[in-house]
Amino acid sequence: MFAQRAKPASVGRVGLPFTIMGVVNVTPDSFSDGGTFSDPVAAIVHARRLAGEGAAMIDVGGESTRPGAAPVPAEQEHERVVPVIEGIAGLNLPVQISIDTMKVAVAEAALDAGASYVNDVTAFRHDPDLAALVADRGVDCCLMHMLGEPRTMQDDPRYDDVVDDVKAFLLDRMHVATAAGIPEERIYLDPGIGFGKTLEHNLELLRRLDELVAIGRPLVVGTSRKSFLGRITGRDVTERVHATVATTVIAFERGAQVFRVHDVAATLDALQVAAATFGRWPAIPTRTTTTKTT
Ligand code: HH2
Repeated sequence: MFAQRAKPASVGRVGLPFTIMGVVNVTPDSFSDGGTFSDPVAAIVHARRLAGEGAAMIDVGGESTRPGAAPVPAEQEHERVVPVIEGIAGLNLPVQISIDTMKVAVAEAALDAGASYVNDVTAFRHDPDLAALVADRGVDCCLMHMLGEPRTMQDDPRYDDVVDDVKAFLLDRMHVATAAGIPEERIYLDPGIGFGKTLEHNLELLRRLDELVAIGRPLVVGTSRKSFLGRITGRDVTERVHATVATTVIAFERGAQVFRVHDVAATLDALQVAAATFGRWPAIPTRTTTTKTT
């Protein structure tokens, strides 16, 4: 049996009851920021900016997982992410570097380059050898739920009960990971918002997130700029910051600990206020304001 209470995440700013994972996509076609950081220097500068804004983790990805995205060969993904991870590691920022990949060859090179966290949206189903690599290197990993594969995942996804089904999947993948030798305290879990889910599935998962928190491992939540937020608000991908922040606060209230976002500064403000309100963090100002207000 797995422990019933989540152990604190092994990363994060000291004293904060949450961890912000800033997204750096080194891709031409990501749904959220495709092409913006294809240049390694732009990606490294962006990572430094996200760290300065409060990200304690930087998640570097070289293959888009948006619905219908074309698969990227391992060599090309390697060429995209490795120079960026080396560059970020060379800056000695107070961040943990995560590699967002489903391929063992890419993960291995990323770990060699300075990453210490493997974020696999297939939870070791695409490349079962990835579990052994994570175990061997003694690094952290995130196991995410996805129904099907990126090319087809949004074609009429169905569940008996989305939360029960996702929970059963995550427990099963945790068993696979621990059987491969990964210690339980190295494992983070993620419901995979938007990965083979309708708008209602995503909202149901957010509403009942506490049922996944009860598994006992830190929960990662990635709602950032996703299309279900656009469906509710009618806003384009670049205008979904406020909607993202709303879901982040809801997820935090329900017990999630790690937030994978593109907009770090807004997320930090919201989580600080939420944490102070819920009594999980002292309401001590960290910055002075220039205007006096009530
Ligand atoms: N979402 C995306 C990619 N990786 N990893 C985890 N653990 N959780 C998520 O929700 C998640 C993820 C999709 O977002 P993005 O990276 O912005 O887009 P793309 O996959 O098109 O690059």
